[in-house]
Amino acid sequence: GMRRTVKFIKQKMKLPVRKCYHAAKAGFFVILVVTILTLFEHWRGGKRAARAMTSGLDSEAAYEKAILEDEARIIPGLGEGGVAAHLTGEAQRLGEESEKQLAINVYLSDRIAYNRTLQDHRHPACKRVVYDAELPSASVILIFHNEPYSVVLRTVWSVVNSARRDNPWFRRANYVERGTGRTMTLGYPGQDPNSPFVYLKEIILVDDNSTLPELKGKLSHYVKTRLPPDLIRIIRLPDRVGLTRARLAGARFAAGDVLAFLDSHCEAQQDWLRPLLQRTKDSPHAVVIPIIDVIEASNFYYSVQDPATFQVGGFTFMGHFTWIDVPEREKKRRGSDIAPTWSPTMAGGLFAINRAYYWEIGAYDEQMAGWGGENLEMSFRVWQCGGTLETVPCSRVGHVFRSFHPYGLPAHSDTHGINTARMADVWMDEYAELFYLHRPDLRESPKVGDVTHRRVLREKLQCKSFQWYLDNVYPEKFVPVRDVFGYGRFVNNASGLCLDTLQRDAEASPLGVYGCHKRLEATQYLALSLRGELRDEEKCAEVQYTRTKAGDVDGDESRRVLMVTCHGKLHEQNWRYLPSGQLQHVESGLCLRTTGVSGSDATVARCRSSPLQLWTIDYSERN
Ligand code: UD2
Ligand code: MN
Repeated sequence: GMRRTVKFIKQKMKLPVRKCYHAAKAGFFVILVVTILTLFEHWRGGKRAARAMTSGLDSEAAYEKAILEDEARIIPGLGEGGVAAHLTGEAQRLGEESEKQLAINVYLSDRIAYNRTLQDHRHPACKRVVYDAELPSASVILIFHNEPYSVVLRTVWSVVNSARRDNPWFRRANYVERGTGRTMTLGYPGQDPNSPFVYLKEIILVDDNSTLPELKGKLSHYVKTRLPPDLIRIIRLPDRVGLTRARLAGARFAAGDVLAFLDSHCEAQQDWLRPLLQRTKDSPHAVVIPIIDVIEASNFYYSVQDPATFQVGGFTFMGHFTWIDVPEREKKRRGSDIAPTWSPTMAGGLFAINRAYYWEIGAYDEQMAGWGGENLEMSFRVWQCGGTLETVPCSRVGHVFRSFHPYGLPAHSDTHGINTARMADVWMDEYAELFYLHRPDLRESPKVGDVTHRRVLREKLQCKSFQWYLDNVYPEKFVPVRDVFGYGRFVNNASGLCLDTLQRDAEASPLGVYGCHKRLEATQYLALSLRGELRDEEKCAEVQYTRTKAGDVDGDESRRVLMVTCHGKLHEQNWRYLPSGQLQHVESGLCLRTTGVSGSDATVARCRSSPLQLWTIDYSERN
């Protein structure tokens, strides 16, 4: 063998035979050493694997121990029924500390039973609703990044418990089949008849690459040992992808007929799922939302005022979700307090949708990172492309609203702004301008990225215009370029200064004047509405004054003008633009004026012919 090898090498390398011989010898030696080393590594590897196995057992035992310790901390009865929970002394202080850091009183949460019950806050009429015996099945998808462990588990438990077959409200709903007289049990087609769950196919936990250790092995161990088998899956994402893509990952994995999304700090009320499933069955293009109740971050109080009143979703052109009262026209259309109620937008975190329809209607814009924007994107898309967004009042889920994001977002990312710009570019047509007025820096910015594929989707689905949406879905929305007599900057004739909200965001902060911006900018973008309000998008100028006994406006003193949320009833929010160029407050008869000092508050005073009381509006029927 050796000789043949030498010959071969010699031929190939054209070297003298002796050198070749040495080369070959060296070669064999190297191979020998490598072989020995490999065998040694293999042996060591085996040892390591064996060690890993025992330490795996060790860590399971450690998780078990830790969980037992957690369970020992729980104070029986604390927060039961959804009442406010309180601790005292040092515990109270630690709780407040944790809330400062995490926006939720996590210290307290750790001491409230993970499966606490909630008082039934549903409208009484909900208990008399008869649902179909066979409903679509649901995949409940919970996404999280570094959410508090006990809060996540409480969310999971509430979903599990609300879908148990042995719940009294399900038992009542079993029915006797007409004709055969057989007693039928509830369930979805193809479900194992012995399954303890009705309609709940699975719960999918999507871990958006959390870094908190307790959300890893310990959470998995808890799920494996404490929660029903084969019901809960955990998807671990290898990278932090943000909430939009985390939900997409969960949706790709889901097998239920309906996808139901929740944030990971929720508590579902009893029987929350059936009303949603029934509605998606009756109307497959309905995207349905439970009433979102407030769970207080400081004491876990599940607060409900009046089960018959709830709000639906609105928006601002800045791209923020807002809550609005159910419009009168909608109260009439829906017929009853518990009937599905059209909502112009949704908050985004809690909703259910037919799974096939979710994909058909374009799922999500997967280029949205971090937090924000996906909720309005989906809202506008659903309405413009032929679906509906509906709040289903018999379904209620509590959500812990936090005052800040406890988790870090990618640095300098401004994902809300960028995502909203993507949304505006695809869905808002010319009204996108009203968003860019607030964010001129994002206009045509490369940060926003390419939206062609979403425009193609809009084309393919033959979706309607944003104008159609405003006119038909949300006619109450104040549109600064539509429902106005004049809009733009209000320039004072004497000083050349402009009316300006001075970036004072608080309720009832005074309106002021400031040097006019060359370009229209949000703080100087005011309107005189057709109904007679002097306003920006949400707030109306209002004058507080008193009358003398004689009915006169009290004194000649100048008064400040405050920006207060528009109530639509005019009264102290009513203004008219006189032919002279004066802006007169109708109730008091006083006129808007400035002292001509930049940054000072605007005031009202007796109307007199002074250029300090004369205003020119950028765009008005008079110009
Ligand atoms: C609201 C929505 C939220 C989402 C957001 C806009 C409700 C009640 N909440 O804000 O669902 O639509 O508006 O984007 O409607 N998360 C991740 N990865 C991240 C960041 C967050 O998985 O990078 C998770 C987070 O753990 C939580 C969920 O996404 O479970 C929503 O986040 P949030 O609770 O901070 O959002 P919220 O309620 O302020
Ligand atoms: Mn949330």
